[in-house]
Amino acid sequence: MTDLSAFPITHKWPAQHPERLQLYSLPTPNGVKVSIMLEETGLPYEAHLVNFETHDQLSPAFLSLNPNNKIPAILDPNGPGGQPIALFESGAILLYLAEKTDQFIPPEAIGHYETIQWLMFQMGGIGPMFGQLGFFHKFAGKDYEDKRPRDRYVAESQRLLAVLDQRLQGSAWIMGDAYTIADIATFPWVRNLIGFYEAGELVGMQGFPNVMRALAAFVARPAVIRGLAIPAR
Ligand SMILES: N[C@@H](CCC(=O)N[C@@H](CS)C(=O)NCC(=O)O)C(=O)O
Repeated sequence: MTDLSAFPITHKWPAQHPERLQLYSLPTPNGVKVSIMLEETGLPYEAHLVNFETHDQLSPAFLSLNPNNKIPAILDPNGPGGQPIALFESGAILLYLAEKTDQFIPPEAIGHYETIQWLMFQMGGIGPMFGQLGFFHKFAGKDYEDKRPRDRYVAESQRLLAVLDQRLQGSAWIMGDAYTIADIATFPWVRNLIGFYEAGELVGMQGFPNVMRALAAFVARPAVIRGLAIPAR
C-alpha cells in the first residue's frame, strides 16, 4: 500500500487511492490545463478541490507543497525511479506528464524543444497578460479612472493573439498536425478571455480566425470537456 503520509498536503486532502496521482486544483484556466492533460493521457488520478473561498491555497498543508500558494499542484506517488514527486507550476506539470507518458510532445528533438518554446510563450506571455487584462477589464481594476493600464494589456494581448494566429495559419494546432501540451496550455486561456473575462470584443477576437478555429476544435475534444469541470466545485 502506497504511503503518502510524509506529505502534509495529504493530511488536509486525504487520498482515497494513494497509488494514484493526486491533483490539487480548481477549474480555472491554469487549473484545467492539468485536469485536461490528465484526461487526455488516461493516467489514473484523484482530484482534490482547493477552495479559494476558504483560502485553502494559504493553508499550511497546501503551502507545504506549493510555497507560492497557487493551483494547480500534483503529488505523483510513482515519480522518477518509483519515488514520489510533488510539483507546482502548470507548465512544469504539463512537461512532466508529457515525458512520463510519452504523449503530447513530439519525441524528436527539434519538435520537442519547439513545443517547450510555445509552452513558455503561454506561461510567460499569454497567461500573465490575459490575466492582467481580466483584472483591468472585468474585476477591481475596471473602476480605475486611468485607462492606460487596461489599454496596455489590451494591446499586449492583441499582439500575442496575432503571433498565435500567424503560427496557426494553415495548421490544425500550434505544432502543426500534432496536438501538444502547448495547445493544452494555451486554449484554456483564450477560452477564458472570451468567456469569463468577456473581453472577446475588446481585443477583436474576430480578427484572429485561426485562433478561433483551433479554439473550437479544442473545446470539442471529449477530454477537454471533461477536464474543464474537474475538480467539481
Ligand atoms: N504560473 C502559475 C500560475 C498559477 C495561478 O495563477 N493560479 C491561480 C488560479 S488561475 C491561483 O492559484 N490563485 C490563487 C492566489 O493567488 O491566491 C501556474 O501556471 O501554475
